Amino acid sequence: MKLDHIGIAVHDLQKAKKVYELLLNQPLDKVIDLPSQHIQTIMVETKNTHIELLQPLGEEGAIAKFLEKKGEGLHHIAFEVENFEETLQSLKNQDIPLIGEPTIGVKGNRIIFIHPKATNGTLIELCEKPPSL
Ligand code: CMX
Repeated sequence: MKLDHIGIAVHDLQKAKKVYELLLNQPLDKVIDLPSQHIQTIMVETKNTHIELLQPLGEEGAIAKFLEKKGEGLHHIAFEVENFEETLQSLKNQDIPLIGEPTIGVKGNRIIFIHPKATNGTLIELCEKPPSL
């Protein structure tokens, strides 16, 4: 599997993006709304992965709750998996707790989360590999 992105919860995307704009020496203007997850995000592309800055849209949702409870910081690590269905099935067979059913992520592919209680306190997102062109 490939490290797809690292999610960081922030209060203010516009403030949070500045350090990455300096590091990359380019503007980061593309803000994506994902109302289904109650978030707004900026994807920062680096050479081998992405940093997903996550700001809550309103007071509902996982990121708003996380910020309230833990404050800003590392929220999740996302891996792209080759065989999404098979991977989910093998996790289910071993009673690894998945959170809900797959949903559609920022990139339009299917995603699902493994509960952090099963992964040593780190929330892990699994992303379906997009079909190759
Ligand atoms: N990383 C590590 N631990 C976390 C966590 C995170 N991101 N979020 C919550 N926890 C901890 C809680 O602090 C709590 O710990 P304690 O039991 O020690 O207090 C424990 O996990 C369980 O918490 P909970 O109160 O039962 O559950 P929450 O309501 O806090 O929800 C979670 C936690 C992971 C189930 C929820 O955040 C969730 O469903 N996440 C998946 C969806 C998501 O994160 N969406 C946002 C990103 C979307 C995207 O990138 O596309």
